[in-house]
Amino acid sequence: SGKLKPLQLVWAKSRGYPWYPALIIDPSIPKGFVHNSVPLPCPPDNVLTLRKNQTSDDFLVLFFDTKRTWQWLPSSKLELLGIQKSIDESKLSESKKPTLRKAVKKAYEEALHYQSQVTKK
Ligand code: OCS
Repeated sequence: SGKLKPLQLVWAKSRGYPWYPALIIDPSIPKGFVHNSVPLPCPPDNVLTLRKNQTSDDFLVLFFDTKRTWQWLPSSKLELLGIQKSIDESKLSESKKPTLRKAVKKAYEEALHYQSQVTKK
């Protein structure tokens, strides 16, 4: 699944949901850490505590959904976003429900916007 590393945008597959835009976050970043003048989202303590019960090498992701959901997911549930057009297009059209498809599209745009803020010099 390519190079998965902190601040990489990904498509993430959460159980019961379509593939959805998310951001890989380094769980050890200090609170209030700023990257290229953009404050990085900091995982709440309960999300970090949750991790302690798991043994696999999961990644911490922050979904670009309206609730900004945090989740731990294995690399098998993650794919790079914004790298390969065919992957993005298939994920964008995965859901048959128009409402859900629109939500995925909106999240995708927010993800790309976030990235443009973080990477601009
Ligand atoms: N809200 C979902 C994630 S998403 C969850 O709780 O896992 O809707 O962004 O796929």
